[in-house]
Amino acid sequence: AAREQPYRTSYHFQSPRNWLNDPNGLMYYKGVYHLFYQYNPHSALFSNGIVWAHSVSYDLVNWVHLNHALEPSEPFDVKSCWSGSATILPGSRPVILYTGIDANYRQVQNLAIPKNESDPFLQEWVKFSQNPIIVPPIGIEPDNFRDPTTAWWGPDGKWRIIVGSWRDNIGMAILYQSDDFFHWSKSEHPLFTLSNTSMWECPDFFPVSTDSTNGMDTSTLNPSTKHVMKASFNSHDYYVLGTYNLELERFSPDDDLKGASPDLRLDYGKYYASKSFFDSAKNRRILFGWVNESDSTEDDIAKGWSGLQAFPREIWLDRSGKQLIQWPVEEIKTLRDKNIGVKSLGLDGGSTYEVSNITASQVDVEVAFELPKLEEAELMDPNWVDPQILCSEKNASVGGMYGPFGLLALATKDLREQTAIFFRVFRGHNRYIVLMCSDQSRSSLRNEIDKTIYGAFLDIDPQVEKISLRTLIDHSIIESFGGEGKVCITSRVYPVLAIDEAARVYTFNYGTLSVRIERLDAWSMRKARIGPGESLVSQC
Ligand code: DQQ
Repeated sequence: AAREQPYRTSYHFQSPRNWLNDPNGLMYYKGVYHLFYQYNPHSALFSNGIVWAHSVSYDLVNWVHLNHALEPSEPFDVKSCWSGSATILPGSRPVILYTGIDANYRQVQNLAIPKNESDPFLQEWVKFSQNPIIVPPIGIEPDNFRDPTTAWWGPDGKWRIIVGSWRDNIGMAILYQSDDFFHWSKSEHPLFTLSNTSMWECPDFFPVSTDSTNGMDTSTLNPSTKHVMKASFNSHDYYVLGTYNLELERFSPDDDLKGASPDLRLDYGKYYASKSFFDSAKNRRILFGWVNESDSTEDDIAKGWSGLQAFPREIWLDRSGKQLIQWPVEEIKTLRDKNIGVKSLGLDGGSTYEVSNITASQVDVEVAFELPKLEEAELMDPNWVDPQILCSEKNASVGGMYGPFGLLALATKDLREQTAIFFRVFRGHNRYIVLMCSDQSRSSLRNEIDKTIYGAFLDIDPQVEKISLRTLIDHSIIESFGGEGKVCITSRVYPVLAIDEAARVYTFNYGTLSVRIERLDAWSMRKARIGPGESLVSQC
């Protein structure tokens, strides 16, 4: 029988019901991963009264829901407990900084500490009696001041955080410093600003290693680090790489930021309010992000829930030093069940090939393509500067020379429903240009949902590298990683027919030139155990 809730996920984190948004306060503490998140206990929609829901995990895959960690209760957060971060102070003492919406709808920054530090689940939190610890500074509207980051510590003995803000069309990361974590003073100038953006939400600021893929504690600052300044604005998560000068209290971007917004995004699809943390157990930095629905408010009410967390990604600096790489954390492999492997398969122009005998609505697919006659790729038009527009104009049904080729996810046998994740390769002036697209336009027979086509240029040289794609398909979410994690595109889809057992997955090539699948591996995915503690015990 068809499931009543075909869009609920099997291995992507979601709450049992109601509205969920930003991940908050991520940390690894005494052997346990903590995920807090923005949650509305009363409805499937966003409203006043947002709390910090709390779930814990030993492996970032299976999660137990605990009681809410922070709920509106005091004048300094009575309207909502909005986003914030955790910092683990020396001596293994976790602290949360979060934004409270106070009785006058001002955004103020508050502090909370665990009631019992010896409880690895950190189930109870105590709000500091002298909250708020930071109020909106003069010149900043009180509703444009939120989302404190994880703090970092300098050799001068001071703690630092940034808080997202906006003024006169300029987005900014306002810097605060403290000796004791309770008293904070604003620095003379913001750590970084960017013109022509909307309000900077959920900033994140962290070091990445220039000579290894290991993650670093947020306070690490040495000659082999670069810094990442990330912020959520204009509906996307953007980041800039640069140098952090602690003495001058400046972050200087590596590249000239020509346009209004930088072109590097953590994800080119639906993905927002992400936040990273350092996992000291495995020396890596991990990123969580919120993936909103693409259907309507009425649908959210009917489903009784809204919002997912993207699968946690490990994040590090690419060898080029010019961008970040993201990859699903290795623990995902514990969910892999039956494998289907294909080696060296030619895909002629106009062909599809079904990856059969797997649970296509719940699958992890990796595929790498070879292009034997690159020089025959069609010419790149220098006017094609916007990859998203290019993907929309040349959607999956528009044939080219090299491409579109890739995967058809959550597809029906007649392909009336399908989400195409695909590539096109063009010949540029002195290099090849690879375009990666995620085309939702035919993802559902229903019309009244957001079917925006997403796209990005993938910075690889197809003369020396295979064009690879990894796609995590999970009922209503499709997370794709191109070029071994150089470009991520996440989308939400709501097929009417291609659900559960009726869903299929194909590789396809609608270009004129043949491509070759060097290898393809697909794994049926088991369901992760995500639920309240009692329900998990009874499942065992
Ligand atoms: N969501 C929170 C805010 C944040 C926004 C409220 C970003 O703190 O700026 O739920 O999605």
